[in-house]
Amino acid sequence: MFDKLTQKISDALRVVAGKSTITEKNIDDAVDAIKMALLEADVSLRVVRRFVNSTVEEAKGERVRRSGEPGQQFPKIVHDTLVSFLGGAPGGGGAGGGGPNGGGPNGALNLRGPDVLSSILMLGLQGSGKTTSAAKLALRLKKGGRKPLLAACDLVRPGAVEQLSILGAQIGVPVYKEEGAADVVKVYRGAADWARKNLVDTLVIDTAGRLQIDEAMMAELARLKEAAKPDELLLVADAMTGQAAVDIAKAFDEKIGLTGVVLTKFDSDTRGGAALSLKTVTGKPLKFVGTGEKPEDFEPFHPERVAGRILGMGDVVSLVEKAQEVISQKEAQELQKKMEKESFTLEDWLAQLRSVKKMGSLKSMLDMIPGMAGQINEEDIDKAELKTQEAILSSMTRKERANHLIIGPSRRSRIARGSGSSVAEVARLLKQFEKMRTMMKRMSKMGKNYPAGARGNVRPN
Ligand SMILES: Nc1nc2c(ncn2[C@@H]2O[C@H](COP(=O)(O)OP(=O)(O)OP(=O)(O)O)[C@@H](O)[C@H]2O)c(=O)[nH]1
Ligand SMILES: [Mg+2]
Repeated sequence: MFDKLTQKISDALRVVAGKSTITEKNIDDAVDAIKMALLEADVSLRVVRRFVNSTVEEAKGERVRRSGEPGQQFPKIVHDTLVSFLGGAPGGGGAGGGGPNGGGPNGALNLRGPDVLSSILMLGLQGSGKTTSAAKLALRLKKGGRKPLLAACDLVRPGAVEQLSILGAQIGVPVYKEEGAADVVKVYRGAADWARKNLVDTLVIDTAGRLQIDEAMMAELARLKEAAKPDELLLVADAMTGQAAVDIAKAFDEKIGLTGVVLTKFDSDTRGGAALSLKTVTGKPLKFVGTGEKPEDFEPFHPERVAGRILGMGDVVSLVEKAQEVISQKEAQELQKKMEKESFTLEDWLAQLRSVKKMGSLKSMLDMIPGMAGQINEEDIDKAELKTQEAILSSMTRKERANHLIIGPSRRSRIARGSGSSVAEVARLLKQFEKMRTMMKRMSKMGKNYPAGARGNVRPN
């Protein structure tokens, strides 16, 4: 989502980086470029001004000039200021003081011990992603060893209760609902009763969204808050709405009171402004981000990592963590060996396709690789194509996948029939596979010429 912003800022930094002497004008020019980039990214003017002031102040200060390597110090200053604006390090440019969550890990929830029922209220405008995020959060809590229950308190939108039920079944978390209910507080009480009887420790409450912030909505939320006394009041905001997300957060905080924000659709191609302004303007920590439609596409918000991503440094840490959930280290090494030995087969390709699917959005993965950020757009990745490929590969026999050379015309038409595709599509896949093998051969040869650590950083020009 930060593609454009990343490009602009790294261009600006490149001018300064590496210079051993740095003039005030150098700094001013770089800061101007960064200022433009931030404004274009829909960061509010107020926040940009604050950002610029603290960066310049620091960069022109004694400490930097004396350090001997001002060119290298400057990117670090920009990085650190970004982190603090994103709600990371305590102190610095952030507004409103840190609060209890100021310097702590984002994504930490203030819940009570497992023997007392905790509750989390999800709120936000229509379509912001409340129901999806409620399920994502419940799944995360479950994985963390808690016993969540989803409470269906959206009684406004037809189908809302059903949607939550389906999600609950999908992630194996119970959903409390009442047929034909009209009062959210009554449903909440029912859910809390059920929770206590069934040893549930955390209640995640889905609520109704409206198109605009309106009185009825706020009144309903206020009653729910009064009854549930939630430990967390999480605003779910759509990153694609940019500055509007910040205004919405302000309004909800004033009327209901928030403990944090979940920014959804972080995988979309939006300008990064909302994330940068949210903490500064509202003082509320950004706790989680939604990075796709699937229940696993949900991550704690890491200010340092996102700052790194904005600066084009690549979010290596989260990439590794994410990949480890799916591919084990051993599998990765085997794959590397296969690439080197040219023994990569169609069977391996199929396995790869499946793990990509498990990992969630391919783009969100690619964005975390240094040098890859912004290189590939969502449109470049054809999901239908991935599906067709998987179907074709699944229709082959194991023997065929182990040795693609035996796939002659009659096998091709059988595979086409079996996968609901055409012979031409099967032929295209085989051709693509051969190309892939050639490329892998070349890449693994190239890789050997670089020191191991530098491999990921080769940036095509
Ligand atoms: N790409 C992407 N899509 C998301 C994300 N979060 C939610 N969505 C999609 O956004 C749409 C709306 O999500 P919901 O969870 O139904 O939103 P809601 O706030 O509950 O909507 P209402 O109940 O109508 O107010 C769905 O199609 C979701 O799949 C995300 O992080 N990334
Ligand atoms: Mg909903």
